[in-house]
Amino acid sequence: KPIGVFDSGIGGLTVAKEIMELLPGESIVYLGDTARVPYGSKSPETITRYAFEGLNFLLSKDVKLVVIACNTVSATCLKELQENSNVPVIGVIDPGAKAAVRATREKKVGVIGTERTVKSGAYESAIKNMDGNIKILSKACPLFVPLVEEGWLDREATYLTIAEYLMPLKREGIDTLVLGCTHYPLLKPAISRVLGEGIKLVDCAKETAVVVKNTLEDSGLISRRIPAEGIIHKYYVTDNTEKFREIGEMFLKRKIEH
Ligand code: DGN
Repeated sequence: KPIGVFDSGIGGLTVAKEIMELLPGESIVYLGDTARVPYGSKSPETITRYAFEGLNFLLSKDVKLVVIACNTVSATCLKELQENSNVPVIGVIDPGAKAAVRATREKKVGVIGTERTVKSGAYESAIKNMDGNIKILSKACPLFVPLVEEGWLDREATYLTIAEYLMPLKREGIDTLVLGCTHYPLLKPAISRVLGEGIKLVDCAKETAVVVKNTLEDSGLISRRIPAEGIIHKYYVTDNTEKFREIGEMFLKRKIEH
């Protein structure tokens, strides 16, 4: 059975990419709600309704586990989704929060994401639950998503935008920064260049892939042999397959065939 991956659009492909690299023997069904992206500025009620539609679609494809790759959805309604699914549902917040707690030495962590993710306080509560002494500084960076989707990963405008959003966090003394949005791993080189070497970047996509692997192993659901039909990576979108393919290949760093 495949792993299901849900996102509000293209961004979740960063999570799919990490799963493919860590678990090359697993098939994946991806669903991107490209017709209704962005979720980041919508209300919790709307995001929850859309997320249930996504979850039910993936369950109808007979997946063995669902990854909610979208930070906005994970921050808004992960628990409800978990309670209403007969397969394990994994979000991106807890894996990212755990990695941040491990990484910080000064106990000062920055968290960046969409407006909804930051407003939800989901990373704060997850981090504080693990270590109440950590100080957290959060910042919504809504301009990062369009910059990434435009492919502006190495442009002056991008460096200026990063500096505008993130230099205040650096001045406050953070030593760790959680990239709390699917798109941000693509900005890692640019963010490191602006902030300098001293700040560790937590890539929630990578951390989530590790949790997926552990969960499959612990529950005995990991694929032990290649199925007769081979490994299949299948992509569904709710709108505009052309743009999805074009930008998606940049996120995935491989071809989108199905
Ligand atoms: N996938 C969303 C997230 O990780 O928060 C970003 C895109 C969006 O919905 N704005």
